[in-house]
Amino acid sequence: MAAKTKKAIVDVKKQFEKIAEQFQTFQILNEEGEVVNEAAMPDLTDDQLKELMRRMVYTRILDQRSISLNRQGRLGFYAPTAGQEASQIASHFALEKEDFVLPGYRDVPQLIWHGLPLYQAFLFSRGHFHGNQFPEDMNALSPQIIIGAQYVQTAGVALGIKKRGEKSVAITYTGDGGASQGDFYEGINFAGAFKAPAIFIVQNNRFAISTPVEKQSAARTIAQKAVAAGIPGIQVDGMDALAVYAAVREARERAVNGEGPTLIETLTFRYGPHTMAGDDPTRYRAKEEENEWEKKDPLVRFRKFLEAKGIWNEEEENKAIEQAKEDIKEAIKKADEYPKQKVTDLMNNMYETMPYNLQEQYEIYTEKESK
Ligand SMILES: Cc1ncc(C[n+]2csc(CCOP(=O)(O)OP(=O)(O)O)c2C)c(N)n1
Ligand SMILES: [Mg+2]
Repeated sequence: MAAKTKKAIVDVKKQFEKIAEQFQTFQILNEEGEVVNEAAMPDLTDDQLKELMRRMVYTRILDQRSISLNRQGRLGFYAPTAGQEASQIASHFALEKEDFVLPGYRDVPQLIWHGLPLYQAFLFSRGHFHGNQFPEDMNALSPQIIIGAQYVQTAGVALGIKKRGEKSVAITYTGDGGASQGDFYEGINFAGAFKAPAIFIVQNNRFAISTPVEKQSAARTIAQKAVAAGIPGIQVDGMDALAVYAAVREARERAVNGEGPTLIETLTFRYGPHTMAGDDPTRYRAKEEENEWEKKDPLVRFRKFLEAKGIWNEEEENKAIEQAKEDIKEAIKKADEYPKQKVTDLMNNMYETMPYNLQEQYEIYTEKESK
């Protein structure tokens, strides 16, 4: 008897094709700044569009200045942001003041636009505790250094918002590397199960320090990981400010309407090194790849769009640049003048009640610092 050819139970090819079909990259502006998806155009006034551009230009300047201040030894920890402006600034632009932001270490710009005074961002970079003392009316946590931990915290913050019956959301950011962490899955799963008003953003800048995203996961997209948590997921062109804005705005609407969280993957690129601590990108990525991504630049693309609409020009651009430079100069001066951090400041900031085993040290330092 001839052996029967067994039909596979899982049609793997078909399953993967279906997923690929569902997770196409969402785009509104192409690389030339032309609208390719009129139906998805967000409802933004000319003034709002200009404000979004102004913030992206400002943030690019802040990045350039922060890098040079770091090289002069005037800043401490710094993770460059150039290339990621659409992903960071346009996603934040879709929020409201009452929303709660849980950033990663690269997401200081979102904190600044959420109300963190610039001099405090500089103090944070220097490891000064005052950099983490946010204004009372600013709903945010400090930048998370533990990869992925903010995803679990966001599920909790969002559940809190829901239990209080507030009409706001908790938004968090991690990277492509972060999407491999246990905390990532726990966070999206929990928020999904409790329909918590959360927005989970993965800024896929293609590298986790030197590890390329291809080595990070067998999944074709990070967005599709939403399926396992039973929540909506979308992959967005992260160099397209309008697409990022529209995706986050829609996710926010769903969240405040009680429809639960969304996972948003933004495809982006960091032009600079991972941090200023000394990694050399030429050792792990090709120049051609960098050139390819620079052609997709979020500022160039959005500028072209605004210029074609007749609402942006060199004068507007220069105004934004000058404003940024002036603010940075003032803020770094204020950071320099701020009282130096004392050991007892650090201890007081860490503990509400000093643990008994630190009491003696605390007294020694109080004595030393009084001289
Ligand atoms: C739990 C944990 N593991 C490792 C590190 C060290 N680390 C710092 S940044 C980083 C890479 C993260 O890459 P990605 O999530 O893609 O974010 P990106 O820096 O690209 O924005 C790693 C492994 C850490 N901070 N926390
Ligand atoms: Mg990354």
